[in-house]
Amino acid sequence: MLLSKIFLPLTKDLPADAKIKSHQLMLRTGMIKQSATGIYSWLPLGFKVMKKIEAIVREEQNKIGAQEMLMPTIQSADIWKESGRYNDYGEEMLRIKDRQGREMLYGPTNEELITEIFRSSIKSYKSLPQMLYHIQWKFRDEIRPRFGIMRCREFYMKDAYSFDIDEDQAKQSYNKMFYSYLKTFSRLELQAIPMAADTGPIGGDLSHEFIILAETGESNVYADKNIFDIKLSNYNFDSSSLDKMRDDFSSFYAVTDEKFNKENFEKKVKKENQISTKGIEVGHIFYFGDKYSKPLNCLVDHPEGKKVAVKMGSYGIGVSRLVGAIIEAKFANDVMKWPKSVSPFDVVIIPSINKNNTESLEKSHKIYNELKEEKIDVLLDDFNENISAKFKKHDLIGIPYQIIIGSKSEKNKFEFKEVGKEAKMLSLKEIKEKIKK
Ligand code: 5CA
Repeated sequence: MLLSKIFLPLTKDLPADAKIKSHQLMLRTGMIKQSATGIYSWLPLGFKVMKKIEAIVREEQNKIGAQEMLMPTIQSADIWKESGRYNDYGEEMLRIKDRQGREMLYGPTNEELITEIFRSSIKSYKSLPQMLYHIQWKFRDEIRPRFGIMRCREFYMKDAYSFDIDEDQAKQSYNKMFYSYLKTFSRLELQAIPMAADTGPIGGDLSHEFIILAETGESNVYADKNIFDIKLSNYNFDSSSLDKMRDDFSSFYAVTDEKFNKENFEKKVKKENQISTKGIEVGHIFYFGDKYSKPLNCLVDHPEGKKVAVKMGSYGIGVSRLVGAIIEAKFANDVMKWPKSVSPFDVVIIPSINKNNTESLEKSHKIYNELKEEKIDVLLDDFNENISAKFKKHDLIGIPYQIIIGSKSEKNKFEFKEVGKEAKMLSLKEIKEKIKK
């Protein structure tokens, strides 16, 4: 695309509440626009990044056999009354009445709705296990929405739900999801550490938050730094390998605030290995057995003849929060560099343009067309603007590769720069190879 044609409202004016890097950068580069407190519109640049994250999340869910579906944002209060959570959820739930006076709500999560769907169709252990997920907007009327899309009221979440006949099988589903989460975050170039966590309003007794370390994170975390050295490539989808993975992670201390115990931390972790810092929760998984299936009467035939409540878990990823989390992790010294996997464009061409010299722009258009033919998603900065102002702007937009067309360009060689590295003179063929690698 041509930069002059994109809807990209760059701005220098920041509201006083934009205190963290990701919030500031997203506003400055026109990725989002606030429409009400804690509610944002996603403008083309931000939307494109979020959709790429969503695609990776989807691919990794599909790989472990989770099946995609779509539940509505608006739910009936009835099923929440059946589970007993209608009152417990408190003021965080946005309650609505329809024109017939029926009580409805904007879903903050979907345990009840999925259980209701499941109980009406699955009756036998023979159809288990099952894993279902959707990627849908959620609403939570947070007391203190802040940090832009990091803690907002309306946000985009992937939520998955597993159904198994017994606890052993359910733990295997939990382990699969655990592994899938680590793979998902590593494709986003994030090192997310699973930390034993509190279950809060979702419930159950087993839960992990996936946390990336960041000064601006809202969660306090305590860990043994050796947990960062566990290599995901050592494991595969076999259930014995997944058990080993869980054991290996559990062998190191890694907990969130609510699970923290100073005495245990100091006893189990050598002083030099102790990490006590802040982090961003990008995912959260729960095993809660029959907490919902029992009150909602979601029963299946057991091989031994009796009817049992299915054993369930739920698994969330903050898809919209991840956009901000990646910025927090990758924006350094006023320069953003998106991971290739989610960058809004593969490469940007930055010509040095002035009134007397249209040659650079013509050359740029030629390269632009050639790259497009190769299905490379390329942005051309065709503004007639000072080159250093252009560089500053692209420091924020964060496309990882730049082709700079100016005095240094030769006939067949162009200045090619990977953000954060030295520029090189390369042929167009070499440039294409680098981008596609
Ligand atoms: N039902 C479970 C799992 S599907 C659930 O709702 N878990 S959760 O409450 O932990 O949310 C899942 C993920 O959504 C979190 O890990 C976080 O990344 C994201 N999230 C939660 N609240 C917000 C919020 N207010 N703003 C942005 N993202 C949020």
